[in-house]
Amino acid sequence: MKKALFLFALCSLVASMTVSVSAETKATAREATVKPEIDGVIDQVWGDADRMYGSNWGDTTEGLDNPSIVNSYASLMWDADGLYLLGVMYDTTIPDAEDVEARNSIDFWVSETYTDDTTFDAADGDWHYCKASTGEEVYYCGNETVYDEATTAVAVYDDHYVVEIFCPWQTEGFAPAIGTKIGFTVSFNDDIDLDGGRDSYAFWETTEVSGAYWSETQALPKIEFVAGPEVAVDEPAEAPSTDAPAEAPITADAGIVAAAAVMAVAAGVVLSKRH
Ligand SMILES: [Ca+2]
Ligand SMILES: [Ca+2]
Ligand SMILES: [Ca+2]
Repeated sequence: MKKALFLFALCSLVASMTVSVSAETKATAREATVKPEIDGVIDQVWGDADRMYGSNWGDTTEGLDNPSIVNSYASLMWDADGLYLLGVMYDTTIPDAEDVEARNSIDFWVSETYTDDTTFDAADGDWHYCKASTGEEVYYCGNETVYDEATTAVAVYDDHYVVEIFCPWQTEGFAPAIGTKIGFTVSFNDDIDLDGGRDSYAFWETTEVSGAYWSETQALPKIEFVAGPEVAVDEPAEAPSTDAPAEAPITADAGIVAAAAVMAVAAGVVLSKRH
């Protein structure tokens, strides 16, 4: 009898823990028990991390469509040093030259202390990072310091590209722990006819408080920090599609991004950038 009661209590505890996470948050970020290498190759430690898919369609140019855009996703991990961001974007129309306005790109929005406000403050832990398939970056809201401090990489494959970013915490004295909640959302942008204008985009979620999916921090869903996976060896995880890189990626400095982009006709070219 006591054993049954104990099991019941244990199950109730687990159930309440599950409800606690799902009721207050939209997704989780696991602790980076192994730091992922910022190289555009999906490390084992990313594993089965929660995926925030671009499940909400934005505007689409008539006659131009990318039905695969909704398969694009982002995942997050955390540790004491900062936030790790992974983006996988399904896009078969990658520019072979500079993408000045970053119209083939992934936008990440973060509110470290979940300020739950109508603004993105420029001097605190509200920030945004836009990374294009060809390496360009465009700032337009929040704490611009992240563009000086983050480490980023993009790798282009046959039908998708992978963005990895590490950004040190921007909030002074920030002490992340299991149970910490931050605000986050993501969108995926595609210039399908490569004329420099965006033709389609999709984004993850907003809160019930605001549908302004990126322009207000109160529109950012909550992500809860949880414990990390047990990863013994930091080897690449399974590729996100059947079109794995054909050969070992080549790395390039930001200064030769354009030249490297021309080379990107071969799958698996990596464009790395460290500010
Ligand atoms: Ca990696
Ligand atoms: Ca494109
Ligand atoms: Ca276009």
